[in-house]
Amino acid sequence: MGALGPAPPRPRLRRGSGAHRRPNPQSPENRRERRDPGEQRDPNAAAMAEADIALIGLAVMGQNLILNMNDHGFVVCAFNRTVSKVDDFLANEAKGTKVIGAHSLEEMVSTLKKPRRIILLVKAGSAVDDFINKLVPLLETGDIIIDGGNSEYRDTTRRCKELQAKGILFVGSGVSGGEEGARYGPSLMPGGAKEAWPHIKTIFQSIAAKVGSGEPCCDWVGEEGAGHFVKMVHNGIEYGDMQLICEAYHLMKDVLGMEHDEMAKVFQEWNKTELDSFLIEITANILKFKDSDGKYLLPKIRDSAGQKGTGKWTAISALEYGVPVTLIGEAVFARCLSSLKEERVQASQLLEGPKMTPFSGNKKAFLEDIRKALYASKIISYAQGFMLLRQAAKEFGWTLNYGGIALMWRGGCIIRSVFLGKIKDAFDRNPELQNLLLDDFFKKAVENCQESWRRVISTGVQIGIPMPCFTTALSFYDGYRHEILPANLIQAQRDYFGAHTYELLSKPGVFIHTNWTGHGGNVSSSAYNV
Ligand code: NBP
Repeated sequence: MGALGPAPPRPRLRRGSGAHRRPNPQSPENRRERRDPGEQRDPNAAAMAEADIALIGLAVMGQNLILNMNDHGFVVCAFNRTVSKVDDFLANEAKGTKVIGAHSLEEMVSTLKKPRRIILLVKAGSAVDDFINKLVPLLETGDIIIDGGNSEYRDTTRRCKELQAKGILFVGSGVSGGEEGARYGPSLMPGGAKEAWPHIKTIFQSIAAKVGSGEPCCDWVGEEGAGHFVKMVHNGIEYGDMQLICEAYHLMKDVLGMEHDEMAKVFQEWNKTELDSFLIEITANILKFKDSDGKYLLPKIRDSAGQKGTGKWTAISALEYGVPVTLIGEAVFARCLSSLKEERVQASQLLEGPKMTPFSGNKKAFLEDIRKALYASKIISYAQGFMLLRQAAKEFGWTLNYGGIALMWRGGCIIRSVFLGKIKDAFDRNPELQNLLLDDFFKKAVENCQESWRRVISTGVQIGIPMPCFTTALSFYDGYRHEILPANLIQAQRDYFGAHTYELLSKPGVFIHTNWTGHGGNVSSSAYNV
């Protein structure tokens, strides 16, 4: 990376609309500045300054990421399709900072040090291709374009290849943590042209969230679309985590008949255990939140969940690559079922369930059972997520750093949790770990939760509470630990009706056909094997 430019005064957090204004616990006050903090910059000379990096896309993510980079001493040049937003940004959120603006792509490119580094934070899809096409003629060999939007990983792979042929280094980076993360420390998951990494590493790791003794939640993920693939799986896991918490809430509310304040306290307590995580923390806050009329807000919210599609992408990839990522799939379907609100209202008046008898067991013990069911199911979900990553690496020939990925998710993003540190430890112990469930720590953790998990599921099923993720997690666990599954019968059925052949346990790899009825032929099918 070229030498950084002259030092501006230490930036102060801006007062303006849109970008976050929370005092930053991580930066810049508590961090080493990259520049000489004493050196002053003439604000009028800003436009002439060489920028370390440019960012295109001044919506919520782009603005906050620019201010984050600014806090860490980098000179950022801002650009946006609607150019008036550049001036608005400079006059408001970025006022008094060393951010510079450009009114054309040519002007933006001319402000950049070489190799030029340009981040796109625009709507995923054609907007990214449009900007790439406009930028390429303005760039030189070795310049770097980074797409920080929620792009589909196959688009990223395509762009990597197209730009490689033109000498441009393309990076597709997952960015997680939303508005607040972008402003104060996101989780960053860059992948693509690895030659770009030494040129962007300092900026990326400076602005990323930090955990432990300052370890950045950002590292190189892998080749081509690996960064966006990892971000996609992150989002799928987020769907799973959220649904698991909802199932625990449902059991507390409808089996144990708990009030909102009481449930909030339980989640607060759980946040001091292995479940310590952002989503558990906000759940406690949501449960105790009261509306302006003094009543709890949560029960007033329509129970129809929205989705933007990244959970669905994860489930589709799981099906495409044949990996049983059942929990994320169920979490997506649970949202789909919830959105059939009118239909469910009608069905609720027609379809009978079991008689709801008041819970007569030990409430405290059952709450601990629910906690353990949630923890065990969560372990299964992450094990499945890492299975999908492993399979994708195999499909695409990527070399993924699994421990590094766990660390990237450890802070800054929505699924951040203490638990991810344990996953990092497991991959540190054995980088070739086949499955998280085979790691000693997680094996013991699931075994320790097992009785509770089964008790919760059988109680919930008896009472008629839907628990798609708790149950699918347990089915996966039971399936994965079975040496023999009834798939022998599936093979026999397939051969019976379609002559699809089967293997004998004693002769794996040798496919044979049986004439089951005596009147079928002896010709086997090779047409399909699904
Ligand atoms: P949006 O996803 O709302 O995108 C707004 C930006 O895209 C504006 O700069 C807009 O320019 C530009 N844009 C659009 Br819309 N259509 C365009 C086109 N056809 N050509 C060129 N530019 C176009 O902003 P965001 O919520 O800040 O998200 C930015 C990216 O980061 C997205 O890919 C998003 O999925 C991803 N992301 C978002 C979050 C989040 O929490 N919001 C989290 C993680 C990742 P204009 O001003 O001229 O309309």
